[in-house]
Amino acid sequence: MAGYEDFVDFSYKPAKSDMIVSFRVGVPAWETKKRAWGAVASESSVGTWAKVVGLKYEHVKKVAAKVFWAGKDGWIKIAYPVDHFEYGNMAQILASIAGNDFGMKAVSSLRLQDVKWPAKIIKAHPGPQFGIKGIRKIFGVKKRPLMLSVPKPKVGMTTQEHAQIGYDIWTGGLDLLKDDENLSNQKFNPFEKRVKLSLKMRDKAEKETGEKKSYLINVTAPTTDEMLRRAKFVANEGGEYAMIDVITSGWTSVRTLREHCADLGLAIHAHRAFHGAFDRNPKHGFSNLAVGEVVRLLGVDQYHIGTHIGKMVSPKHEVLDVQEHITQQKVKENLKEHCLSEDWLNMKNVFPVASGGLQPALIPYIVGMLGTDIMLQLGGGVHGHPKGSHAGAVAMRAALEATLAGNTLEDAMRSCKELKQAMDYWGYTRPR
Ligand code: CAP
Ligand code: MG
Repeated sequence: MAGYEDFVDFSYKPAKSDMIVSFRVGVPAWETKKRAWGAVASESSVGTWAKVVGLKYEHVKKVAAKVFWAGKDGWIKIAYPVDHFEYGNMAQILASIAGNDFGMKAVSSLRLQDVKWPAKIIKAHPGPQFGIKGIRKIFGVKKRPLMLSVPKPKVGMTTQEHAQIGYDIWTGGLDLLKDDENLSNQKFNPFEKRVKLSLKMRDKAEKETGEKKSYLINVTAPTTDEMLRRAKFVANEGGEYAMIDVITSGWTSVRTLREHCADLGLAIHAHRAFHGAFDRNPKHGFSNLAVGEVVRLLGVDQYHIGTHIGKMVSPKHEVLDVQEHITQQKVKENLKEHCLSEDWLNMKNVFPVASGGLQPALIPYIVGMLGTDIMLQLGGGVHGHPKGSHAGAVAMRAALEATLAGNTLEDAMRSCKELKQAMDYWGYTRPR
């Protein structure tokens, strides 16, 4: 079919400037491996099902992809000449490497695992404005994990109830309040009213605790213009963050928000709602590792990497892979996980966020797995505390402080009744 095999060339040595992508290809019984592999390279670069005369043009061949390596279990590597792409256009880049190839009958499944981004593409993207160091500077917190909480129920509460919960968790010891991914500008909790009242409560909590507090405000909106207007409103009201649902909003919106946040001085928190539609099947879809790299390039400062033990599907090695690729500058190839090497050319890094199904007793495990250069989010694990949100926040902070001091939670709960109440209530239970 269509000379798909012409896109396979194991003698090809990728140029330093090429983009490399690792894929796992399922081959239908009626197809040959070579044709299936070639179909991925063809359809994600210059080809189609029919042989067309233009495929012979030298200038077309120059921007055509090539399968140059194949391993076991369907894993292949494809090289894309960097001039195939509009360097700074993530929507176009993904329309190539993560476009039609996923839907072709020539493959029975297709998983894009990792991308090695060429220097020209990295340099054409803004990257994070703050990075981990810059975020820590906002709070004056050098080492420990930052703690955040999302009010629950996630949607439906009034602005007053939302802002009160903010006050409760800030005075309970947490650093950040976070809007939930599906809270935007609903009638019962309008955006501008929520921003004003919550930031007023934040100022009050800062005065009472003497600690810097902040709020991840969701600016996800019906249009990019409205999203930017909301971000500007947050900045004018003295907020430090714009939160965006990066996948439901779209890559171009994220980049546009990043361009504006540079002038507004706002950090960006990236929520990944919708990712489960394409990243949970190890044999098909687009990995969270690749999403993490895309949002680092687009310029977010914080990103959800999963927790392995929480309520969302996230294999431990995948969580660790994303953490490594969004926080480090140089990354070695990991042949076992089919993760590619990378040199981020000093692009700022991204604060990994561990969230989803966590409660105070799980904090020692998360810190043990991910270290302390993380953000910890507990929603239900704070607001589900038998004594309410403030007690839940106190218990969360006590569990973290005990972990950092090398003490057990059993010791810590002797001097923190709220932690004891949480442990009595939940013990070490975790979602399945
Ligand atoms: C967590 C959360 C976050 C998830 C997203 C929720 O609440 O607010 O959106 O963490 O998953 O709505 O489920 P809980 P991930 O703390 O109550 O679970 O971080 O894996 O992207
Ligand atoms: Mg949420």
